[in-house]
Amino acid sequence: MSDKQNEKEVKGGLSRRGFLGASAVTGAAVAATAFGGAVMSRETWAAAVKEAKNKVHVAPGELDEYYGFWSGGHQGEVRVLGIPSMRELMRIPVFNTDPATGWGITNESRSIMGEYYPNGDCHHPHISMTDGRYDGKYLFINDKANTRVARIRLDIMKTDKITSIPNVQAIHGLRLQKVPHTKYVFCNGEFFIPHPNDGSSFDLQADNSFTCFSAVDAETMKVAWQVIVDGNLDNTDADYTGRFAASTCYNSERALDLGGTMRNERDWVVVFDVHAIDKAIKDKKYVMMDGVPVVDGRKAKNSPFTRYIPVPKNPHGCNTSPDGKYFIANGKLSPTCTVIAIDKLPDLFAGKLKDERDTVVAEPELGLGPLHTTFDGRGNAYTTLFIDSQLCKWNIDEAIRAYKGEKVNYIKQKLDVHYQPGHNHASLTESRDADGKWVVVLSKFSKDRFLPVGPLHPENDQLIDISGDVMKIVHDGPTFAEPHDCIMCRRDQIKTKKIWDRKDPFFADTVARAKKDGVNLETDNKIIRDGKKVRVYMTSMAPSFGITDFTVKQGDEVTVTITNIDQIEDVSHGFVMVNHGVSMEISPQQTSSVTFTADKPGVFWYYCSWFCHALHMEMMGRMMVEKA
Ligand code: RUQ
Ligand code: CUA
Ligand code: CA
Repeated sequence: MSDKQNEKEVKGGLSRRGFLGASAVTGAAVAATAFGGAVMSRETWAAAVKEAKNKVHVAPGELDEYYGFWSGGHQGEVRVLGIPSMRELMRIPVFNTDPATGWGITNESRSIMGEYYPNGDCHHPHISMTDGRYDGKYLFINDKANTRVARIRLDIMKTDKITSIPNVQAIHGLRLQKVPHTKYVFCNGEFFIPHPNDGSSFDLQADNSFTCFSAVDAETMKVAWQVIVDGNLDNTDADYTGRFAASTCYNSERALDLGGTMRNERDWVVVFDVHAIDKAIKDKKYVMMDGVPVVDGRKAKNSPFTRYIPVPKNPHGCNTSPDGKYFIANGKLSPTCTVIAIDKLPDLFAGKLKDERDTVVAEPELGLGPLHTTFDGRGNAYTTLFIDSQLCKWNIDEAIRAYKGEKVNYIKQKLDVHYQPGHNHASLTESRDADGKWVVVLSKFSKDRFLPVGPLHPENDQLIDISGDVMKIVHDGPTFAEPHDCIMCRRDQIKTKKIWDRKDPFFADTVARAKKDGVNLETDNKIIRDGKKVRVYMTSMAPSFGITDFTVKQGDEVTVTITNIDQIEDVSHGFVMVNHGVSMEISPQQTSSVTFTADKPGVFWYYCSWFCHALHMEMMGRMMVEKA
């Protein structure tokens, strides 16, 4: 179907389910019902289906054009997808426990995780940048549930740092400094709490109750500084000069109840002057709180660090346009998006504007429940409308002209999506390279889109072709709870290792321990007894472990350290100790270790859990536990 035809049908007002049926459903038989007997001939329908199928079809053996990184929501992991096929390539455990890789079980992962929680709630995955372009080095993600920020190394696709953020509760919005490079990870504390939060005060309206905007140093992963704010913070983004970051606040009311949070007609976009904050930190003009330098950015304190721009009502998403010109706040309870001109912000901070609202250059009315906006690099914005279940494409320049009073229709298309969309994300949209090829809409409800699987439904992540004038849904992607957000980059922007480097810092502590024990990990198979502690060092090479039996005493604390000396790509081994809750991955040239108590007397088999060889089943050994 040509874009012209498609457009005609869009304007012709097809039924909601009908229009999306056009792209997603295969088989001409469905056509008649899907379109409710409207506009499309059987031939046009067949052509549309074919075109859509061709676009997303990545033939067996061919590679996708883009990497997609999906957050796992309250499931706690990050998932790696290929786009446009939407094939899941890998899962990266982050805040969760993962038996396949031993994340949360091995010593290496537990030392990265710090204080152990069995859960996490990650929303916002973002790739590190240099000069406003993805550099493929790291991916950062928040944990709302336990107030943490994690970093994933993209060369090995493993989490390598997790930082707990003090002085706040629930890190929600997270974005990265884009320019000159990702020095800071900006993260929003959502809920305000008393300080100190030690049970001495429960008065959340008091002056000592607040939340903070935090900057985490992307290399050290230490909190560089925090800014006390009024109200709370929701989402955030940074600009292309390196000076500003902006966050939405839905609770300017400082309310504790639902009704209260909706009292004000306008809440805020809080703008942070990163340079001014950096300078105050350098000049030692801060207070220390829980080891972090903190400055006060509250409204009433007339702070040099912040400005509060009133925007309607309970705003949610905050998105920087890839031309670097605008912060866009998504109205949620207002049908509008607010467009803030970043080049007016220096004047706002310098006190040269009469009103904070003088930075607003457009406030287009888009539809019900605007949540997030993404961009195609051609001047168009795409906003999800949660309540309308639509994706609204609009032109930013035209919205600005309309705001000045010109009669122009800035809305280009509204596309039904299925259903209740939250985030959306266009290819390369957070960088200067926004290329306007694909947008993913992450819908919270899937209702009738898939085979039913009981009361708990999957989410539905729809892939939409935005390369032409008209948006077309080309794929429905059911996902498990709950990819709040995703990010897509070109495949050449990520360079991964095929096998581990023996010097990798990921297992450096384990290597240091082995050295202390006089063990050469690549050659030695040794058992070291140290009172009630037993350290078993072995190699693995398909299809055998370097040690096939060892004996310990009931109650011993056993540490098994395995080095996979295979050098062949893809030959990963595993280690499972039966009836002990022990499981881990050992990929080529990797060292992994796990510590457990041998608390039951008897014989226990261990085996390799990653299929590595024709004799994989035979890759096994035994632990004898002598009765105490
Ligand atoms: S937020 S559905 Cu957690 Cu990113 Cu908007
Ligand atoms: Cu080693 Cu399976
Ligand atoms: Ca509010």
